[in-house]
Amino acid sequence: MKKFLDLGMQPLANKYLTKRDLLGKKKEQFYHLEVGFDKKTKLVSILNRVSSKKMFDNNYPYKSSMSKTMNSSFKKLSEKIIKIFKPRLFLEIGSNDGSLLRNFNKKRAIGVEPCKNLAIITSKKGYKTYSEYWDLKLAKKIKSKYKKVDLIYSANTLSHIYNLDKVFRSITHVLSDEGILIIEEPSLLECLKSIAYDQFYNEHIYVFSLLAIKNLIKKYNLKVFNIEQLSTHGGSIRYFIKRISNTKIKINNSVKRQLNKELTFKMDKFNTYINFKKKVELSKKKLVNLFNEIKKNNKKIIGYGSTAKSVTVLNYCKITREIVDFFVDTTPDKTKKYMPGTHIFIDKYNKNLLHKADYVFLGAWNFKEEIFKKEKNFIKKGGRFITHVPVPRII
Ligand code: DWN
Repeated sequence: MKKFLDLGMQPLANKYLTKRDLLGKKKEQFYHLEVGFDKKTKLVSILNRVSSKKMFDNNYPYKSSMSKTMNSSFKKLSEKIIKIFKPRLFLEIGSNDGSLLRNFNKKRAIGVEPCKNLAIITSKKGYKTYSEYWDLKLAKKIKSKYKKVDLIYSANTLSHIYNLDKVFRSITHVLSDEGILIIEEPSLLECLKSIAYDQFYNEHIYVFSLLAIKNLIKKYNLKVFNIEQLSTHGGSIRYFIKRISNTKIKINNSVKRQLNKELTFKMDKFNTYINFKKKVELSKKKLVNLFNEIKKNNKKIIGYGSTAKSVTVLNYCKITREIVDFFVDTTPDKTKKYMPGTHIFIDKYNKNLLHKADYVFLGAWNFKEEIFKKEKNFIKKGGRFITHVPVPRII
């Protein structure tokens, strides 16, 4: 891995602090967030790893069901999977709080979710959920109980697992010969295009391109046969994968198209990443200037959506409590707590809180449409949003 980006010292993204934590003696943990590119595999990865156990414990706060956008994306996907692939058994790796699984028949869908607090929610909905890390031991356990799985799906999870060899070996152990693997992840191309450097934080060990996925899976005799572009999470790609031995499925043109796009953008060249780094540094300068200008005029700024992504932005740009008064968020396990590193307070979302501010920094910029729809009154009354993607500006 050759380093191209340094995002400074960062706290663990999803470790929101209580008042007690702030007053206590235990020091908040920071790590150096650096990002690198591997010329051979084309993989982009953070360079300093935090152990999975530290990141994904039994109090993991993020719930994918917190946004209408994700719920509707999962609903549409489940309908498509049932119609096209008709799986006898569907397995989701990283099932979070069951926001996708709940669209499937309880007898035909199982989940894997290491964070117990989330696995419990899904189990209570009636879906068998293994609260374990995805590995060969678990794949063997599942195989001995269900024989074979014909559809494995994983969204925003593989990028969180360091040992991808373990991941794919375990998948191929349990996937039927004609089985399908679907992976959904933020697109590196979109990340580079929109200078979304906040896709990098301790949990996002990788941000994938098709170039890298292709290289990764060929060792396991797997092949991408279709690509779908999604608008979720700032631009994601859904990779449809089959075994090479399954010749019944033809390769869709979308694969070649995506590959061409990535090569045209020179994503196989280190220099592209150096250019990205320069743009990130400029983005930081512009955002800091924008915040300073607003504060000079004694205006009030709050944050909307205390995302893992915004932890990277706030800490990299050194945006303090003097600049952003507080955040609002709908996630119960985040509210009445403090943002990692900057210790900005997170209040429980309520429409009226927005009216206390002149400007609202979009931490959850990836849900801009959903949020703008919800906050049309605030906008009508002259309230303004600030975003850093693709360039820092007021909207
Ligand atoms: O990969 C990951 C992605 C999928 O989710 C994880 N490592 C962690 C997490 O990252 P994130 O925190 O950057 O994700 P989101 O989905 O951008 O977070 C949105 C946040 O905004 C949530 O805390 C919920 C909140 N929200 C809100 O308060 N009101 C969201 C919407 C749409 C709203 O209307």
